[in-house]
Amino acid sequence: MKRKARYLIMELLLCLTLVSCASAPEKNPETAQVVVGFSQLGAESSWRIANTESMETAAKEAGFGLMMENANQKQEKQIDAIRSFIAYQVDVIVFSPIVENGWDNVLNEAKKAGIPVILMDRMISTSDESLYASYVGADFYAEGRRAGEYLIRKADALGAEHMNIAEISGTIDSTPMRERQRGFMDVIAGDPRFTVIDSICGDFLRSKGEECAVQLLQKYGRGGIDVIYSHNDSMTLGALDILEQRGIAPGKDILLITVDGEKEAVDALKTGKINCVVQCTPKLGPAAMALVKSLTTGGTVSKITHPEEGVFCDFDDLTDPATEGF
Ligand code: GYE
Repeated sequence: MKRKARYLIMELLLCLTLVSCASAPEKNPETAQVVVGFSQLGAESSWRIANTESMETAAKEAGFGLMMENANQKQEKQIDAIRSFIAYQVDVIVFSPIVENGWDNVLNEAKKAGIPVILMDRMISTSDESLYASYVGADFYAEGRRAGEYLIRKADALGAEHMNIAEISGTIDSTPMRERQRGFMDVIAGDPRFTVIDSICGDFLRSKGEECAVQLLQKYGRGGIDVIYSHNDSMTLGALDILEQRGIAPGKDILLITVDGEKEAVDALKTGKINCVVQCTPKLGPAAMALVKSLTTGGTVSKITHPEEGVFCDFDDLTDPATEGF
């Protein structure tokens, strides 16, 4: 009886193995369509949604198959997605790492499987640069510097003697959070007119931008904050709503400096409710797919590609048709 049960279990296991093998999608070397595994980190902002669209459109235009997984802000889900791409033997893995640390193991697995990896949008922190073939994304440090340079110009124009700055940061340990902060602080450091009174995390989410503004106003009062520097438009727009609800004029009573350049933020700049929008383009799809093409046709790729970016601010002629959000 016991023996029979053991046979049954073995048979069952064998069946399961066969079924799972049979259901794994097979790649056909004859049709040879390049398949890209793309792990997107979430859908937290308009920037992210525009970025996903850009990747989908560019893959279609290039004639590549795109397997996309959205990780809903969870690093473990991104790691799972990358593992599934390895199991499927995609040609190239593209991913936007939610945070910088914790990728070495899974990227070593990709390396062993001979699958090149492109980092799109955000960077990783690793001592082994061979774990990725290329990075395409913004120079976030330069963006932070642009935000700081704007503030100095504005303080000069206003003849301000002193300004209290509150920072609303993006996701802790993400590249845009780290570098937008570093660039900004480097520029204003040493200028005695500026005091950074606080830095709180809003995770790049509009809802958290609202919460951060509530907390900041509770802590410092409306007269205690002169400038809010926020790491993305979604959080800025959330904070802006709170200021208006409290009868505080955004852009005047409290200056707003933001990063991204989505339409709603650029429109708020045009109506004087935001003072400065540092641009960060989400349209990285074409550059990412060009890298995929090189990597799959034996070409060489550069290790880092930064798109061209600038600033829109209240010193500019905002009627210029080039002043447009995405
Ligand atoms: O600024 C923000 C998004 O990584 C550049 O992520 C991206 C940032 C962008 O959530 O809106």
